[in-house]
Amino acid sequence: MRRALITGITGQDGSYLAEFLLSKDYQVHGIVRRASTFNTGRIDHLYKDSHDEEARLFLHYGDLTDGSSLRRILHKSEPDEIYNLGAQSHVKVSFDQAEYTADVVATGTLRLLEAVRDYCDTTGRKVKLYQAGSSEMFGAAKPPQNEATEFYPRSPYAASKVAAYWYCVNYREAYSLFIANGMLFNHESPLRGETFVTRKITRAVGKIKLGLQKKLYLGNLDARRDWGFAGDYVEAMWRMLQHDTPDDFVVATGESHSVKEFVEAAFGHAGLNWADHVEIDPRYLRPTEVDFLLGDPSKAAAALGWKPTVKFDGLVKMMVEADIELARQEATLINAGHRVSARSGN
Ligand code: NAP
Ligand code: G4F
Repeated sequence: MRRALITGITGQDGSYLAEFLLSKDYQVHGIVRRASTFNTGRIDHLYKDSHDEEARLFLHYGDLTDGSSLRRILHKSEPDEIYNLGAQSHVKVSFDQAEYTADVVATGTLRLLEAVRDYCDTTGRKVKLYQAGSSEMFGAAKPPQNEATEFYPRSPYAASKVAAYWYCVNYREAYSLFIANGMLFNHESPLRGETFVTRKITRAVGKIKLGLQKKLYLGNLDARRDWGFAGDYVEAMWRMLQHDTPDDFVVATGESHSVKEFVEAAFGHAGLNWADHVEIDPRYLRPTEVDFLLGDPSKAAAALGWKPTVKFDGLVKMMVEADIELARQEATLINAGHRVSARSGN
């Protein structure tokens, strides 16, 4: 049975990837951060008690800021494949917590690479590693962006991802490790964190539709993103590690839309007029913005046989419908006298 280790298993992508790998009969190990509240909500449905003979998902406490935990977990889990998805992944937050973001995203990747290098040396095992790079690395570079486009990062997060990318290229060349950098454009789902713009919009649409919220405050509506579905993108990660040689790939839909177009489509799908509800709050603007991301995924299509199955309209519909259903459940609880926290964020 092949074994995979996922950092960031509790995040959006970690959850879809764990589900995907379990469906391919992997034994899956995940690194979970200690928190004062439960942070495993996205993977609870996959978890079986480790005493259960059928258990194939195992969780380990660890952190990308703690190298010794990474080393210990490598020896315990003995992975064939590692997916490094752990990150402080919010671009706006990275301006407020720049050093921490660099510590997790850039130096955290370096810690993992060092641990993997030593693990391979001491055990003689071969391990493949996927690094979660980002279209944010292209930043201000002219669209469309592909593998040959020069990086122009516009945030501490993006600069940290560029550093992690180059650490990975260097370790691939210096130590002949199988390391693939994915350069993934924005990908979303009903499991997307609620402070990223798509989910913030669809959560608001659901709550407004059910009478639980009136206004939605947003920042820059003109930014353009190439939005795909997270479920499709985790398959691309896996395909990169099944390729015969380690390489770097752009993963995108090849379509770009503005935040305003997402707003219009999401409110429209719920039969609402966005202009009645959306207001601009400068608090959500960024010191430097990434204006226009549009990916060219032709290399991934040719070399990996990967294609997105969900495009913009299907994604908006999927997220709006899920969030209307979630708001309906919340409304039921509220009407029954329970308190439900209704938060909106960055
Ligand atoms: P996400 O939902 O924010 O999940 C991030 C994961 O990283 C969570 O499991 C989080 O744990 C974990 N994490 C945070 N700090 C950590 C630390 N110090 N040590 C170990 N784990 C830590 O992000 P995502 O959307 O799934 O994205 C997955 C990866 O792809 C990230 O590296 C992101 O930067 C990158 N990426 C995402 C996109 C996108 O559009 N989604 C595009 C390109 C690249 P908690 O649950 O405890 O917070
Ligand atoms: O949803 P966002 O926060 O995603 P962003 O900054 O593109 O980053 C995401 O995608 C990257 C891949 O390109 C990942 F690497 C990264 O980890 C993350 O998953 O913002 C999208 C756009 C931005 O231009 C932002 O300025 O939406 C704009 N926006 C407008 N109003 C807003 C808001 N973004 C957020 N989060 N909240 C707003 O109220």
